Amino acid sequence: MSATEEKFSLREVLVSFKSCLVDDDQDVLVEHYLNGWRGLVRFMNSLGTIFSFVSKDAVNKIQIMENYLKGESGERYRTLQSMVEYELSSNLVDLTKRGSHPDSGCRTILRLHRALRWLQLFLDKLRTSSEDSKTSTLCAEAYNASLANYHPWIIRKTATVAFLALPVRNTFFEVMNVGTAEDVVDMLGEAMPYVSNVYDFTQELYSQHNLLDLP
Ligand code: 1Q0
Repeated sequence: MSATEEKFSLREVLVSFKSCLVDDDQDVLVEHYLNGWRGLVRFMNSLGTIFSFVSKDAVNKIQIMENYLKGESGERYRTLQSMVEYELSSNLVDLTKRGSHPDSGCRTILRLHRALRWLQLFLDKLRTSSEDSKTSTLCAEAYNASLANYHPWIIRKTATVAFLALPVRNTFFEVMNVGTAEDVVDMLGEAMPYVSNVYDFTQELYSQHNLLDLP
């Protein structure tokens, strides 16, 4: 690990979600949103290869979005609002079943958005739990209350087994590179609202356009 990588802390990743919101919190910059995700994936990778099936999927979705940003309609993908308007008005979204647009930006962001809910719940549980709480239980509870509702049985099963390999709460806190357990709790309290604001904005945008159940 290089010196710069060692200094990398979860605080910076979470705070990076702050820079997603623009226009008085009325829009989200896709590039910054993806940056937040790239950081989260790095943390997940540092927990070991057991989660590579998860990070592969996240990386794949980040890549799909990057390709849109680099493509000839890249400007239309600059923010979530412009992406939704563009894809819907150009009929680029499979609305009821997967068809000719299986990897639309709208459905790809929706998958990440649902995962952000899991992150919110999980980090909040970590923040408010006691020192001897089991991270695997906290993680499973967060998962069951969010992402699990969208996953088929086989993924739910695999995820539940992988959670058992999660390190104890203190090791988790060390990997975050923030400081003492107390520092972590403070940092999460301070930084999580940025993630929540991004989540809430996206949820509202998708709900207005009836996009919350995209196949
Ligand atoms: C820290 C432990 C990580 C546990 C992650 C929990 C989520 C489990 C999810 C299992 C996903 C399985 C892979 C495939 C799923 C896809 O089928 C599904 C739907 O997509 P599609 O195209 O088939 O319709 N994909 C998803 O639901 C997206 C899943 C993305 C999950 C990304 C999770 C990123 C997590 C970041 C972890 C940050 C850790 C922060 C704390 C670290 C502190 C040291």
